[in-house]
Amino acid sequence: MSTHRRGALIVIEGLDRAGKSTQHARVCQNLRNQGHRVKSMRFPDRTTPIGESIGAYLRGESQQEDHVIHLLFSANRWEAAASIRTAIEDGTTVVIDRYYYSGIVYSAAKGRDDLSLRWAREPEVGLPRPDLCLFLDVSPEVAARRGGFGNEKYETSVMQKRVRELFYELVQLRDGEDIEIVDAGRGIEVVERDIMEKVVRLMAHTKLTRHLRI
Ligand code: DGP
Ligand code: NA
Ligand code: NA
Repeated sequence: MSTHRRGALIVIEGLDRAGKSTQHARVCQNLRNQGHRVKSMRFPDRTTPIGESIGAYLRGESQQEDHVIHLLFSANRWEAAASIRTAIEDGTTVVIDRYYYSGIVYSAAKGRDDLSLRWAREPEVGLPRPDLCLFLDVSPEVAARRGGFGNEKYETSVMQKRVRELFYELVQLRDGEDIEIVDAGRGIEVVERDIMEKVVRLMAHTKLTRHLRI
């Protein structure tokens, strides 16, 4: 039996204002401090041509049909898929700020009959599958107390409420995906400790001697 350990694929998901980017940065730093090689990523990756058009859409500078923008977000992940796989096989742990879970729920939250959760999932099937997905959950009240939302497309309380409901639906639907809900309404350090416990457990797990799932 091979004892080669691959890197892990870890995703931090959550609502806007859940403290996702802060916790993402801390997981990366903590893992590096523990001696792991880490590749930090985020989606949308606004630096590619596809990502630039996503950025323009989110800032309200361009219009896109709902299915079209859905497929662009997905394509933005697919254009990075090979580099994720390569890093992991090389023993580097990849930690991503948002991934296809956001992709599925933010589109389905638009409430169109022709854009269901199941439809939204299809273009994402086959992307490298996370070993651990942490969903940072906050109530609309906590999110509002944290200073309200920014000016981008989806940052309204109606949209966030729908997104939250759909994240919960996705947890029920998951096909063996390891989504763990984290109460992100607590203090930063408490949330960080909770997250790191789960991450450390994963890093010691024997599944990291097996190939990444698809
Ligand atoms: P962020 O840079 O993490 O604040 O994300 C930008 C916004 O885009 C945020 O409101 C969540 C949304 N978003 C992220 N990924 C996707 C996706 O794949 N599809 C859709 N429709 N929205 C997404
Ligand atoms: Na945001
Ligand atoms: Na993002």
